[in-house]
Amino acid sequence: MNKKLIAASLTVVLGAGYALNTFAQARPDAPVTQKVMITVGESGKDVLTFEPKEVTVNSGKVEFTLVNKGQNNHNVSIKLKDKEVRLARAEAGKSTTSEPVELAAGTYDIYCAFTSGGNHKERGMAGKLIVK
Ligand SMILES: [Cu+2]
Repeated sequence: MNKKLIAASLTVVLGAGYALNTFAQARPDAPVTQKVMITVGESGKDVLTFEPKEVTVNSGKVEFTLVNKGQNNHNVSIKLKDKEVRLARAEAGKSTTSEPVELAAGTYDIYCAFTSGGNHKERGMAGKLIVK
């Protein structure tokens, strides 16, 4: 290997290292929307399902995908302080993704807010969202 070739190789290696380093440093600052998937459905006449029962995310932007495997329409709602926010609604057999919502640290109730045929939340269509 002559000196010119060694110098050229070094430049490539250093250049790649610099690019990787820049990439690694840029990532934590980039806005990241976390994705949470909730699957709901019916199990028998009176039992409604909501999975997972507990989800943990970091504070920041979160979008929710509601996968409805049931025979009825359902939604996923969140209780923010005293306000109930409906995130996504999905017709029977369909999926919907919410707009990202900004969430601060805390533990939140997430549930289906529909009451057709009886309160869905009370019948099991509920879970906890832990935001760290
Ligand atoms: Cu429901």
